[in-house]
Amino acid sequence: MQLHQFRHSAFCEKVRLVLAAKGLDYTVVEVTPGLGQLELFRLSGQRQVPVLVDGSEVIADSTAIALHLERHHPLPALLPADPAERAQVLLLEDWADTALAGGCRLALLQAAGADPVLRTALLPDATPAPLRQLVSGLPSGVMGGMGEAIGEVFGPQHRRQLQGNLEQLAQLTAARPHLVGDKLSLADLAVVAQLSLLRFPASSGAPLAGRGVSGIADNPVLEPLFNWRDQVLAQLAPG
Ligand SMILES: N[C@@H](CCC(=O)N[C@@H](CS)C(=O)NCC(=O)O)C(=O)O
Repeated sequence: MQLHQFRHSAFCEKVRLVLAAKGLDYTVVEVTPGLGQLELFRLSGQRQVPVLVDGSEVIADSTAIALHLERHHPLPALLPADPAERAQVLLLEDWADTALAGGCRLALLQAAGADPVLRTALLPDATPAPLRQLVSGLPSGVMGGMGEAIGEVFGPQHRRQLQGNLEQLAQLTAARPHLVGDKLSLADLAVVAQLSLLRFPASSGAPLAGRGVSGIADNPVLEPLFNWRDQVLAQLAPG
């Protein structure tokens, strides 16, 4: 199998976690934003990552990929057999992919506007050195403008909503190791993947690992949530 991805996309992380949970081998194709997405369009009929190529099948969208893998590699199951639990998992996954994903993405963009290390590290590996330097050295006035533009879309009330949701997740995960039922499910993986944008896990490598959105990544109230996230990731690490 081949996974076409952006390394730091949370939706691609979600698919990598599903592949890891099922112990499946695959190779990664790092897509270059812009030009690489034209090739992706030729391959899949749309321009977003992740895309999984499994033999003659080409599947776009992290949820469609997860369901494809669940069908072809049912063990360990990431969707519970019990219909009510299954419905809970699918609802939580959808919430993580939409409301939580939107909040995390905007919070990260805002943080990257103020942090040159963060915004340079998030550039694709294939970014030419001169462009990398340009992005890192952008004067604070320009980046401040970007921060303000994002601030209009992601205002204080959105930030409060994200913070509140994260505190609720912290409560849920303090009470039990899995969000639904007593086994790891797609709901856990979808949430864990989005949390990577708020505080980058060790697998993101230096200088991103441990960095993230200030006020969230370093908030003591949310420490148990990031610890839970790290435990889920440790469980899936090879070896
Ligand atoms: N619903 C999709 C969302 C995928 C998505 O938003 N991908 C982003 C990267 S995180 C992307 O490819 N953006 C590039 C673009 O839209 O041109 C999924 O679950 O896979």
